[in-house]
Amino acid sequence: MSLATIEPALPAIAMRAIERAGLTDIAHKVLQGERLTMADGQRLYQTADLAAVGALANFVREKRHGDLTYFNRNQHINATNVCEATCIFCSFSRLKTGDPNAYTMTLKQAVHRIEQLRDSFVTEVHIVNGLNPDLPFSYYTDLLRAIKTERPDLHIKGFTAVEIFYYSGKYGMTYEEVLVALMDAGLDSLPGGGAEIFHPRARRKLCHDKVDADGWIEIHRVAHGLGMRTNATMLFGSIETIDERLDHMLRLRSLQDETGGFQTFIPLKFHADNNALRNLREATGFDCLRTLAISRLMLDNFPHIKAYWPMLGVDLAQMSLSFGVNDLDGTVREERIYHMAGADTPQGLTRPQLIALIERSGRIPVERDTLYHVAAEASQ
Ligand code: V47
Repeated sequence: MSLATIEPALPAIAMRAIERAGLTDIAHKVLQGERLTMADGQRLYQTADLAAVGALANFVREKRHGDLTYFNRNQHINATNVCEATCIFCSFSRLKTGDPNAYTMTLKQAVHRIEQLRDSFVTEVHIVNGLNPDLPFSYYTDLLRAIKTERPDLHIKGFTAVEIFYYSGKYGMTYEEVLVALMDAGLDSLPGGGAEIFHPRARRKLCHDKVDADGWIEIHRVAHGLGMRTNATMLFGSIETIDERLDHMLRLRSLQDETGGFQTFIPLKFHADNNALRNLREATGFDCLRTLAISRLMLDNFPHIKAYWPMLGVDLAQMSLSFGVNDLDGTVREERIYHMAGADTPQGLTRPQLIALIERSGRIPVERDTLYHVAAEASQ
């Protein structure tokens, strides 16, 4: 059966590309809202026809969101880069307090970052820290309370599942106890970091001494059970295989079926400077776009797919808006993790710059808060 007989919404030129790429059966599933399998994902990765995969992802994106493209205004705080874990892809961490370039902010220094935001309409602070053996648990709860005292209106998205797992072991608390204590102190949602690649083969090589896949998933399950929304990431383009990327997506899809608590999936392109994998070639633009598009197709139960522009590059992030992506993250003030790994993107984009990027790709910018409520009419 030709696609034209069932679905008028794809342009004829896209239908021809899909047929030529041998993806007609997958396209039927996508157009009818049927779930894709691991084997479908493998075939989407095997084809060289990026336009065909992109057209399918764009169909799903437009069906869910039309042209709406979200962004927010946010500030990053990495309160300490001292970290016991030895992830081989990381350029940000330092093993011990006192090592060259190791730092731990005082409460006053961290809160100063927030005080500086007074006039800048930021709606979210994104906190990610190293696994610092020298700090008491009260450091984190005091930090959250101090931020909320200064700016009760700010949404605090902070602490990856890796940190929650570490605190649970170090301070002798269950995942739930850690999360409830952080929520009582002001934590609003969890970011998606620390997921890396779930498959044990790759995970052993990349980050053998932090939470494993089951632990990461369980912590997000508990967070969802407590009513928190969370995100999920995937670090791609290092030593993982295509099947391991797909396995990662399927594990997330399965938890989302169970809880519905994920908001956004964020594929993070690996950057190779200043870390043990510096000899690897970084993912190509082709690989980035197909990975974003395939995530949109495989993760049929995730509302949003985010292109995190600091790691993807501004140009590619803009192009990805036609490959399934409907969110560009934010103004991202003071990002450190990628910039220490060699990302050459700017240290932040202004609101007008983000709006222009979105409008020039033919989409409609929508400023959101962390939970995807529309924060403001977005025009320049
Ligand atoms: O988990 C570390 C990644 C993540 C490198 O939830 C690297 O909205 C590339 O999770 N090259 C932390 N990536 C950042 C993160 C995040 C970012 C933006 C939005 C959200 C969200 C979450 O950064 C880590 C790791 O996967 N990372 N080193 C590197 N060399």
